[in-house]
Amino acid sequence: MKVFIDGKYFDERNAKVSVFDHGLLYGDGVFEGIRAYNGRVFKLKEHIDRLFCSAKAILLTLPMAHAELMRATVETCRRNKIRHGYIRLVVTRGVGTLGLNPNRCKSPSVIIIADKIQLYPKEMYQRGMEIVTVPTTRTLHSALNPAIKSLNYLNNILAKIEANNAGCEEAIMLNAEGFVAECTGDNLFIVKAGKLFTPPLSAGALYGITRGTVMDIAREEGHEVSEPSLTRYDLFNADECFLTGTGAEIIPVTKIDGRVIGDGKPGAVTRKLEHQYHALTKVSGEPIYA
Ligand code: PXG
Repeated sequence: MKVFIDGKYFDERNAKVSVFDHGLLYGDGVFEGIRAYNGRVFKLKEHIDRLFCSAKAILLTLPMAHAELMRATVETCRRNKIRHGYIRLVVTRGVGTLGLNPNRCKSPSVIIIADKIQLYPKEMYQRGMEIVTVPTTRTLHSALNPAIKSLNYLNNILAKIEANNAGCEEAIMLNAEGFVAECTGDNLFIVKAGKLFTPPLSAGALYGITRGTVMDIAREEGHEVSEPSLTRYDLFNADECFLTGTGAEIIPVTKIDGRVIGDGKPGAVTRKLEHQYHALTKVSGEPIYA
């Protein structure tokens, strides 16, 4: 595997960063996770847009322009002969000194890894997954805004550990007010009487690219989509529930905190959206091998 670091390509074993990089020392940086399907990078522009937004929010000036970063991402896929894969873009504050001061960091580092994807177990897509609400709440947007895809994912990791301790793969994270925010690496949707509902960004959700794509598809299919505040009660009494994410795509949820959702099987609307989403991944995206 060839890893892109600051304009050069390194073999996997030589792809290293300094122990003085503030990405490592403080989680000071931002990242993106992108999928490639059939030799195309799916929603590349949207992911690079979000990377720039995350960087802006933490006052990190990317050392590469938008178009340059798009080209480097595609080139990294090409060099790794990727047709189907997962791309991790990481931007760190760069090498600095011990001490928080980001001004001591000379220049941000850009890393691009193009690899294989790890999904949830296949039977979860077929039968639906069971998830639980965990004690760790999503960070306040006044503290560390969950819209920033930062290298500081401890909030999500703690929630993931709590879900795993409860025997589940995923966690529902509430915000400090007790409203549903999202899962640890996925956004959450419910379906009720043919209408889709997903928490608003202000509830502590990431502006998910898959979330946006699913909202577009659902509207095209004639479903109303809205973003109200949602409580656990709303989830328990939904007809259907599913999660969205670049890695997970669309995964049905059939049990929440011991409550069976709908008839306990992945719902018809979820299945239709999954079908349409997969169809879209097959025909769109930035070509790797032009
Ligand atoms: N919420 C959070 C907190 C995320 O990190 C999503 C929702 C879904 O967003 P997209 O744009 O992918 O539809 C994410 C992003 C991984 C991994 O390695 C995946 C994500 C984050 C971190 C790691 O699987 N998903």
